[in-house]
Formats: sequence, structure tokens, C-alpha cells
Amino acid sequence: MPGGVNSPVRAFKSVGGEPVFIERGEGPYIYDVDGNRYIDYVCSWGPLILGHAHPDVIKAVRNSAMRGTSFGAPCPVELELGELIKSAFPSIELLRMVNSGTEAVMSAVRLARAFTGRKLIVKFQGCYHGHSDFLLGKSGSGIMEGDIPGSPGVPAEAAGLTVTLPYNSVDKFIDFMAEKGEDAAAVIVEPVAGNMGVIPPARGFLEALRTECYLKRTLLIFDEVITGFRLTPGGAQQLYDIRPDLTCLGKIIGGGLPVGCFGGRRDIMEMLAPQGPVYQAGTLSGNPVAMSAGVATIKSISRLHGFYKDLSDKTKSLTDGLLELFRQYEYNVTINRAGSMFTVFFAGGPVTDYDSAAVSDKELYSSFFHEMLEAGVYFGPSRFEAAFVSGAHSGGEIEFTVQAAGIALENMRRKEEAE
Ligand code: KE4
Repeated sequence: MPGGVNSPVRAFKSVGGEPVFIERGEGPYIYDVDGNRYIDYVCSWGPLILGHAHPDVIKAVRNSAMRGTSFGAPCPVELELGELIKSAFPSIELLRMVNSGTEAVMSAVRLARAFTGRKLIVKFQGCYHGHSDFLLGKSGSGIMEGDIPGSPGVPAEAAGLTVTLPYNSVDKFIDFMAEKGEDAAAVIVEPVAGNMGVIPPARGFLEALRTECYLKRTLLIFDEVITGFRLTPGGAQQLYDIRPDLTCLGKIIGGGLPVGCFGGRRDIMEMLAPQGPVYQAGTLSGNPVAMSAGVATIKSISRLHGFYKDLSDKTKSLTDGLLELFRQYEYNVTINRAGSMFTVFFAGGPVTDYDSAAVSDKELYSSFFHEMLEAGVYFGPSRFEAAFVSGAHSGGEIEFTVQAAGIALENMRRKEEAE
């Protein structure tokens, strides 16, 4: 496998060292092949909001698999998951299941171009929407880490149909839409960015996107692959009370199995084959085992009274504890948090966009990452990712993590003084 991995960010390229190979997960913990245990704040990059191997999810997966793993035909459980998604996302009138967030975004963009008859797509610097050809420009996640503007292999003709604007710059967005809005098929955004590290929307940013798209008859697509069922059941659109035309989902709705979903306004979605002419398909779309894992995850959350508030409170006590330590050791650190997702930026000032995230110190993040790994705490192996807290993380894990950070910073300081 190129780089020894099936997805670049796992290779530890930006933090150095060899990636740990994980053998199993249980609750808030993962165990590597050498038997080391880590408190996991990657949570498979977001899906495992209940923690690893949650009994309800495992039971649902087992029961579903016993009845066969895939039929290539409609099955009741895909409707059950669809209904749960629709009840959490009132903006979604019709939806289609796919197998990844990339596929959801790629399909939503094709639909938007067909519906509007326009070609241009607007995205924002540092947002990552999967690896389809036209969305890699100035993207977040692994693209930002590699400090590459896009990717070889994407023809200029494809890349040229995407305009990338600064995230959280209302003025630049309004200026662009005034000039070119009528050419834009869609504006796609991570309503709370998670792929340049966590960056919440500036006041008025999402509202400006909604208003300008409405005025120019451009479709507004919320990429809620991370934020859907993460920030609240209804994601960022529920939190900020903004109704997009299309929404992309993934991660949590599959409970750790491969899944994606896109949906939205009926008049747009009805253009999708076989009802309409826009083609989109998938052998394993709506796969019963993945659907069952998603249904079990969402139903399990809904049974936990105060789940999201507890998750947010736990995360806040973690980030407050970390921030206190960074202050004590006089490291210039900003921690951005949205609910149960957060990022530690080794940067002095506020981190509100791509440029202010990009200057966060790579070496310091790498040192902190490895010291924490050594102490049995697994953060994302990149400074441009979100860390996630799950329902399985108890006060004990939070406390252990803060204590481990104290030792980590002590070690970092000692090594700096020795140099
Ligand atoms: P997938 O194709 O990886 O399922 O989803 C793509 C995607 C779309 N939209 C958003 C907002 C996303 O965060 C993602 C994928 N997230 C990355 C982590 N930042 C996945 C991890 C990886 O690439 O290995």
C-alpha cells in the first residue's frame, strides 16, 4: 500500500515517526498490535461518537450480517435510517445513501450543476469535501498538510470550475457573488470547519452565504459529514438555524461502517435517476449492515438524556484543563472548540481562517503529539484535524489526559532547555 496506509493522514507524515497499527478498540480506548493502550481522540475521524465497539452497534451489525451482508435491492433498514436522518434534518425532504462523504459531495455537486444549468462551484480555503477532482483546490485535511494547492492528476479544466474563497470573509464572498454569483451552481461549505483544525463560522458568515445564494439562485450545500449528529442531532444547520438547499452527511450516520448521504429540497433531489436524468449509483449504497450500524448509533444517542450537553461539557473541561497547562508552560496556544470537537493550535492569536491556522507551529504540535502518544493518549497525527470526544470518554479519561499533558509539556520544556 502506498505509504503503508489506505488514507494519507494515517501515515504520521506530518508528525514524523511510524504510525501505530491498531488491533482493536473498546469504548474510549484503542489498542495497538504491541498491546499498548491509548485514549482515542481521533474516533475514526468522527464516526465513533459512542466510542469503540458500542454494544448496541455491535449487536445491530451482528444481527444484520447474520441475515446476509448485501442484497443490491431496497431493504427496510435503509428507510429506517433515512427517516431518522429526515427527522433530524428538516431541510432534507429526499435523500440518497452512498458509501462515503466524498461520494455524497461529488453527487450533490453534480446534482447542483444539473439543477441550475451552471458550472462554477464555490468552496472555501481549508475546507475539505473529500477527494473528488474539482474540490481539492486549497483544501483542508491532508491537502493542507501537504501544503499543496491541489493534486496532480486533476485537469486544469476541472480545477478551473472551482473558485476558492477565504473562509469567514463575508466581504470577499459578497464581492464575488456580486460579480459572478449568476455563474455559480453551488456554494459548498463546512458550516463549522473541521479540516483546517476546528474553526467555527464568524458571526454573519453562514447568513451571508444563505442570503447571497438565495438572491443569485445559487444552491447552498452544507457539508455536514463531520458536524451532522456531532454538534447536535441536526448538525450545524440546527445550531445556526440556517436551511441549506442540499446537505451532505457521513461518518456518524454509519456508526463506523462505510456510508455517506446527500439530500435536500425535493425539487432538486427529484432530478436524480431513476426519477430524473441525473445519474448516480452504487453497488453497496444503502448496505443493510452499514444502515443497521447507523440506526443503532442514532437510536442509542436518542436514548441518552442530555447526551450532547454532557459531551460538550466533558470536552470543555478537557480543553480548559489543557489551556491552563499551556499557559503555565507559556506556550502560545489557541484551542478552538465546537461542542465535542476541538483543535489545539500552537499559534499566538485567534485562529479564524486558513491563513491563521496555517501558521500554527508544526514542530511543537509534533512534539506534543508524540509526548501524548508516549503517555497513552492518541490525538490526530496532523495539526489540521479535529479531535473528538465520545460518549465513552468518562471523567477519568479526561483527567488522565490533562495529567498526561502536564507531563508532556514538562518533557518538552526539558528537551528545549537541553538543546
Ligand atoms: P470520506 O470520503 O473520507 O468518507 O469523507 C470525505 C469528507 C467530506 N467532508 C468532510 C467535512 C470531511 O471531513 C471528510 C473526510 N474527513 C477526513 C478527516 N478530516 C477523513 C479522514 C481521512 O481522509 O483519512
